[in-house]
Amino acid sequence: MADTKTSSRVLLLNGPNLDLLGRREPSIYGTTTLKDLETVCHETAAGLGLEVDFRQSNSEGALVDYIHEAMDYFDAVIINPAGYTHTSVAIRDALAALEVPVIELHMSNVHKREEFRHHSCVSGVATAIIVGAGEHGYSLALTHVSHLLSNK
Ligand code: DHK
Repeated sequence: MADTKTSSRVLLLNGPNLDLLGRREPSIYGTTTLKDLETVCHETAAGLGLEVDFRQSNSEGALVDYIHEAMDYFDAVIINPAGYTHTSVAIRDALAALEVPVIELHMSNVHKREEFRHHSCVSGVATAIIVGAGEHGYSLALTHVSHLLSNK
């Protein structure tokens, strides 16, 4: 009999300035580019039996629209909201509307940095938070999503 099981679908969102990874403050964010990260995420997801849709936007409204897509088309969301972490009620509200797991992800340890980065609008609606693991945080987030989805 044909295997009819489809892979779980993960929406992986990257916020403003993450398109500059590799060139942007490398002492904080490393030298890996967003394209490299996307490749690693696809490889990691494939190994976990997940499908990942990897996106980036510098626009708050675009990120909100992407999150709305998760209501019908995705089984989990991983989001690095970048600068919008600390300011965006709109992104928080969009994530709060979801019934699927939401992983909040930051490459740097925001708690070791400037005071304004210590507050997240998103944490209160996140299922889990991964902070300070650098680029490895992306693989950790996918692994945790796999764990959550296989245990539901
Ligand atoms: C990325 C950013 O662009 C910052 O605005 C956040 C986050 C931290 C990160 O560590 O990935 O404060």
